[in-house]
Amino acid sequence: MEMQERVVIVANRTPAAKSAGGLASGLLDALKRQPSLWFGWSGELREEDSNTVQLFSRNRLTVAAIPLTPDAHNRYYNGFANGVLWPAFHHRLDLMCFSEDDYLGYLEVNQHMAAQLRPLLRERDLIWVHDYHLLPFAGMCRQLGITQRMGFFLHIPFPVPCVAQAIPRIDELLDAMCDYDLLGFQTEDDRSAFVALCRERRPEIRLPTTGVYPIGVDPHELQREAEAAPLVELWPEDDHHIQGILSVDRLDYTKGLPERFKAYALLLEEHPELHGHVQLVQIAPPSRTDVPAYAELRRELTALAGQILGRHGDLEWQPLRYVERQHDRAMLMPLYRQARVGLVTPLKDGMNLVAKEYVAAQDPDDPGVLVLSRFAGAASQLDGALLVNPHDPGEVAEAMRQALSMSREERRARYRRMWEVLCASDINGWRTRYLKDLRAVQGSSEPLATPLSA
Ligand code: ADQ
Repeated sequence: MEMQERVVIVANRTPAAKSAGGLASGLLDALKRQPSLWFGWSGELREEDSNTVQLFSRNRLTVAAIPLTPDAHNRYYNGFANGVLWPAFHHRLDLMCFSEDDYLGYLEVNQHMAAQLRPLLRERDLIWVHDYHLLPFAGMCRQLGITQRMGFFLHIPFPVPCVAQAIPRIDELLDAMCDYDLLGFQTEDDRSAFVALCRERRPEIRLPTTGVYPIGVDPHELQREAEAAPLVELWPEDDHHIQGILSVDRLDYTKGLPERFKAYALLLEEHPELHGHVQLVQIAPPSRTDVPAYAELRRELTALAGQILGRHGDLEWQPLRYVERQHDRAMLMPLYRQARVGLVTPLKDGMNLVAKEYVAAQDPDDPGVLVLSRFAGAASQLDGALLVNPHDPGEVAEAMRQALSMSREERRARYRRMWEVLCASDINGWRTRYLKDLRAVQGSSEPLATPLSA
């Protein structure tokens, strides 16, 4: 019998399921090195037989994947997780669409997942649950007699109390979150918003230990990937010396894409001298296409792209390339390295790993400039970026202009500061620090003293 500690990851999706974004890209490599189990939805929708667990192993990682019925998935994932929690946690109450039935579906799937996980568990397991799909998971596990230590990490922001109070059933959700032994957040703002809300609405409840764990990347590995010969040269040297601006996102209303296109249009309007010498490449594969707000966003963005091309483009120069096709990370890294500007302007974002990947990809000798939204968690760490308010097109356009004309010396100095942060808070440190704290929790409700940046 295996007596070694095993880390059990529980997340909405198992790593077998491929999609842009998400958790898998950050955790997977590390988990292959220690005994671990990853449990979650397989990505399969099946009318029947939803009690089957598919198991497969990759090195020391075992993946346990379950299917869901279309109805359960629709209520849990599209309905409550992405129709209520995702918009509200990103301060978009206007897009929140609550139904009692969806909420019950959300609870049912959490309960179903807890029941499916139970027979797979071992005594010495350390359970690490991820993200807003699984807020009530710990409570469901405890009801089933699962006693192993259980921590939770929220990848997205936690809303400020005046916004959070508008979420239907927020008190039940807070109570459920307090069933975890450790709650991890991306930034101190998120952690303190959660604690303030609990104090206000549930003063009698005992808070679990909370901590701040800004998720990182593997900067050396990304740098290696970025040095590979690019499959595409986006801006060849002889092509009129075009300076490239690159944005890479999941197509999501939190990422600020229409606002970004408007800022770029303003830059072109105010700086005709840039015509023929600059190009924005936006890569944005659609996501969550079953949720209505995403289809609307896609229409808006396509219309804005057409306006920019029609108004400013000519037979020789296209000011914008807008690509919906998905590319994997190894293909993207050399593209980041070619861009003079990395434009990352979410309206609200838990961390935003694209910002960190862009920095990691740069040539240290001739790096590009990161233009970053103040409202991305990454802004609390990457002080070498040009920080902007993504709602202010003038400010974003001015930051782009500044980035395009910044001296090499200043670009290098800013890059060095950010590279040091990436190395000091990388993905391995994130994982080991969280798990160390989870092992150590004694039931104290004090926040852990965790550094916010380097
Ligand atoms: P996401 O909202 O998906 O993740 P982000 O952090 O930007 O956002 O991206 C996660 C990963 O997906 C990155 O490795 C990135 O390269 C990849 N990705 C994004 N867009 C892509 C594209 N167009 N093509 C290919 N790959 C793409 C959530 C939270 C974030 C938080 C992460 C991790 O919303 O705030 O940073 O989890 O905690």
